[in-house]
Amino acid sequence: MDNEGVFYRQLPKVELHAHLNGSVSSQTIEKLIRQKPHLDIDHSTTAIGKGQQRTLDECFEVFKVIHKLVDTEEDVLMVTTDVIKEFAADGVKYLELRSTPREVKDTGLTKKSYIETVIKAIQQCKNEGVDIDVRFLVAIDRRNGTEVAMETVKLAEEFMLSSDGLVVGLDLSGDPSVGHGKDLLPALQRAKNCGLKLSLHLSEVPSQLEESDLLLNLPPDRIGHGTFFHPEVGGSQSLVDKVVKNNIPLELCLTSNVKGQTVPCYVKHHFKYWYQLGHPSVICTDDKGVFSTDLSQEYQLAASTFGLSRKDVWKLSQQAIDCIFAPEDVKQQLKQKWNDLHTQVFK
Ligand code: 6MZ
Repeated sequence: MDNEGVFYRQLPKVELHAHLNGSVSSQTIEKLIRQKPHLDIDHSTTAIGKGQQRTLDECFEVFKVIHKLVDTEEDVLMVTTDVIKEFAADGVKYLELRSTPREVKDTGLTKKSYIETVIKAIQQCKNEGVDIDVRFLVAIDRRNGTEVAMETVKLAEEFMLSSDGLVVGLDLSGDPSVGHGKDLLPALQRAKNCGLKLSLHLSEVPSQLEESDLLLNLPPDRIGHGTFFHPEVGGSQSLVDKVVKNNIPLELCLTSNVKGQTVPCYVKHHFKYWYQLGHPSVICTDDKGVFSTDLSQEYQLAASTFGLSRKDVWKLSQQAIDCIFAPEDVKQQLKQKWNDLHTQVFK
């Protein structure tokens, strides 16, 4: 690894937007494929390599393939453990993983055991002393509609109370071209009222101004992507104003947006717009496995594309601490950690 690479790896980082099954590395996929030869899955269908692009629709096909490979409690335990250790090895000190609880009748996996298993993996990593604080956001897949959304919120609520602070919030994700946010509003409102933090994918694709406007009224605690909020890309000033007024941090994923073709090229990424405004913007990976990236690479990419100095990059990673969903004492511990690591990173 060159000097630059070492700096970005050593930089302590916060990852706030990572979908579990999208984060499964090629090594772990390899293990799953070996365990399930009967599925006859070709490795090239589970990731989008360097320089390759897909439409967002095609990306959602990739998740379906990975879901076929991850269909038992043992699989969920293995992928969660591997993903956590990979983030830790990449210098991530605080990670919020998100995942959609899934039921698989054939293997006995239930939504509840799915969440329990993710929590078990987090606890096991903690017990092994892996140097990373991991929390979990239960995800609603928007295509599943009102009832499933409400059922998911109830599960999340239950685990928020019983997981020793590991379940901190709720994510709304899934194929943005399917379903409408208004159907999910009662579930999201309930989640908010019971103390779950909300991170919502908003305006990941164009023409969702009405939905974004509606959901911004909640308001969410963080926003995933928000690619089409600003007027230059067909959004509106009033949406931008709402985000700014409520100071809602954005989770921004450069490689994901360019590979999924919702953003035409890196220099046109909306990171620039929000960063110039001085708005809290957190660099994230989205799906490090599917998009063949890691958080160090994403920071390096942001820096080289937008001309950020090492000092700017440090500030960016440090400011992400204020956007986490874990409570204040965890923020203080992380800030201390950043202070302790500063000399080593800038030596
Ligand atoms: C929206 C996405 C996404 O939940 O099975 N997901 N939702 N936009 C994206 N941009 C690329 N990337 C991933 O992880 C996979 C699921 O995360 C959501 C989708 O619902 C996908 O099925 P889990 O761990």
